[in-house]
Amino acid sequence: MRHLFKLDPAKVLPDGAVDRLVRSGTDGFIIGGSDGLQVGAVQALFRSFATWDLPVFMEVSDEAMVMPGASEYLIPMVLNTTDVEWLLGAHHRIVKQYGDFIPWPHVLVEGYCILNPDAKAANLAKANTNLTEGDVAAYASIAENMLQLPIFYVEYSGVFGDKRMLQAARSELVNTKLWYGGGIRTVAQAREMAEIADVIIVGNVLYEDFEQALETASAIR
Ligand code: 1GP
Repeated sequence: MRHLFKLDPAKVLPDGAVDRLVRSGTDGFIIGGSDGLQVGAVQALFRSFATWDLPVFMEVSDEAMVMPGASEYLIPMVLNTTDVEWLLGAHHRIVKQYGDFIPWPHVLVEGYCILNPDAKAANLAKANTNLTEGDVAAYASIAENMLQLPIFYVEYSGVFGDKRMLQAARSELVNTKLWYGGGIRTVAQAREMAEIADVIIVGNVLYEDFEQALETASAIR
């Protein structure tokens, strides 16, 4: 897996988009968003992609995202948060309430390292984004060696990130996959980050320049 589109249930895709996206060369879709999540919109989006052969990952940041039938559920754990709520608080509540219904074999935990201080997610999750390469490397090492997480997610949502930070994470990871997302708008940017990361995630540009977004998928095959 090399490329995923991140779909926001609060935003509208152009007409005919689903068909073109599933044929774009992407490896799958993440349904996720940080605010304005409505169960109906999440369901509708999920249904329009679930009938195809590609995996649909539900990123569970809110109860509205608990949707039966997803290929995998992604649970974010914000490693550089300053508030335990985003590390384990919400997780504890959800497992306590819904634990018996959680399909554990289909759950992947993402160790997030949020690096764009202006991103909604950074504010919401009270992330400490003032990090050096050494700091990022240490979080990646924690993900790999202490928590043995399947995914370390370098998140710059909204801006194109600093490659040195991604490289710092890369140097620590063996079994944990490196995912990168943030500000990818062009084929060149997609290729640049895909050289370092295992998987790149393309989000906002889908809603701003759909044709460019499509090209990022075929570009890294
Ligand atoms: C968001 O990392 C993704 O979690 C993608 O970021 O929306 O900036 O492409 P963009």
